[in-house]
Amino acid sequence: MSKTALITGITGQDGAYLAEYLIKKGYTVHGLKRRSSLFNTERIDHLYQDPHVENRNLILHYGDLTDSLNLTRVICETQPDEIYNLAAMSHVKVSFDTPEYTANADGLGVLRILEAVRLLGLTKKTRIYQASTSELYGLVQEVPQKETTPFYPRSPYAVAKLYGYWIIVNYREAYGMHASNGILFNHESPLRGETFVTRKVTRAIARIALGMQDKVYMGNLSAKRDWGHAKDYVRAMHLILQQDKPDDYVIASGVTTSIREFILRAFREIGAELRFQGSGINETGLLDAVDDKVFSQKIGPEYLDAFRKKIGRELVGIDANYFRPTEVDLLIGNADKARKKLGWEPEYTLQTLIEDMMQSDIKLMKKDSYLKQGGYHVLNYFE
Ligand code: NAP
Ligand code: G4F
Repeated sequence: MSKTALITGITGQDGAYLAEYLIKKGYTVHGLKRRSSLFNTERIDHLYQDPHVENRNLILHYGDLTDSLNLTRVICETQPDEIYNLAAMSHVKVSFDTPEYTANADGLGVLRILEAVRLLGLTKKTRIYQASTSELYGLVQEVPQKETTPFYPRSPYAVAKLYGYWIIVNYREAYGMHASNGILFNHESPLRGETFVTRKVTRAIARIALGMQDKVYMGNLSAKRDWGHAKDYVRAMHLILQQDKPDDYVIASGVTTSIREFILRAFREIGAELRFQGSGINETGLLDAVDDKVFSQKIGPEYLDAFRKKIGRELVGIDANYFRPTEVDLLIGNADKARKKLGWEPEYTLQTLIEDMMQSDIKLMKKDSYLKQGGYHVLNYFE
């Protein structure tokens, strides 16, 4: 018998990879998507099936985590074996601008799902995965962070997710529900939203190399993150719900890297050597040298002369608007429990993640439409 899963946040990075993964495993996947004035299904268009096709394995429903009636109806109609609650206002910096909405969606949204499952009498049937986050550790109390490390959230986003974490634990203990938290450290991919730091960097480097952009402005380069590949992390979500007993797991690579180092390595991927100088908001990244062979291979010989002219110029600058009122300076996770109990192992390293993202953004930016229009998506100045 094939299983039925409901994924909230199916149009996001993780939702797209998870939907693909579960469909390959034979699941029927239902996804909750928000109504939008523009198409917002780009990440899952390759999985989309026309509603007139019989026995579809991907079915989308309009919905929102702030709408209890809608969530209850969708869960009632789909009777899922597994719910993956991935929907969230997921941008930490934006949560300082929209704290009430973030609390409603990311905090109370979790409660709405738990209550719907309970009220519909599905507590024994439906297993629930909650997308918890390493942001819970915030001002870290222990290095590296593991399941028992005390939380110290540092943003409205993290505080909302803290409520989500504990309400999952509470419903598990109070009603015996199969509800689990995946405490996932940062995970990235070519599908990562363009305003998160890794994607912002790989996208900007591709554009700078192709002569579409002169410079990229960044925030705090000294923060350190534990980055993995989203493909590896959605496998862990599925494994968590296949366990006999619900539990909470840290999913992380165990390696931490500064934003500055990530930028240097991503530039190196196209044969460009950057040099940082200065400090604070006066820090800049200058192009120091170019490996002609690597650049020609990765970008194309026709772009080499123009790129070489940038040697000595500033390609990275700092804009104080990208700093956060309270920062999470260091994240590094210990995923021993997941390794032992779930048998989870990541396949990607930071290096192969960077290669994947750079390759994808170079290809994307080389598309005619991007070159002609100079890229259709203008980054929000404040994100
Ligand atoms: P993402 O790309 O930003 O996707 C978020 C998804 O949630 C999108 O589908 C979005 O819809 C949807 N959404 C937002 N607000 C909603 C609402 N009120 N009602 C219904 N849907 C809503 O995020 P992601 O990187 O895939 O992350 C997935 C989840 O894991 C999130 O909960 C995030 O907080 C958490 N998390 C992520 C990481 C990471 O490093 N990626 C690490 C730890 C935890 P639209 O497409 O319409 O915007
Ligand atoms: O890529 P980020 O925006 O991710 P952040 O804040 O770590 O949050 C992500 O990971 C969390 C898991 O730990 C998730 F829960 C959350 O949903 C999201 O997916 O920023 C990473 C770091 C920060 O320290 C930030 O200050 O990069 C720094 N940074 C420096 N310059 C920048 C920039 N971040 C962004 N977005 N843009 C910049 O220009």
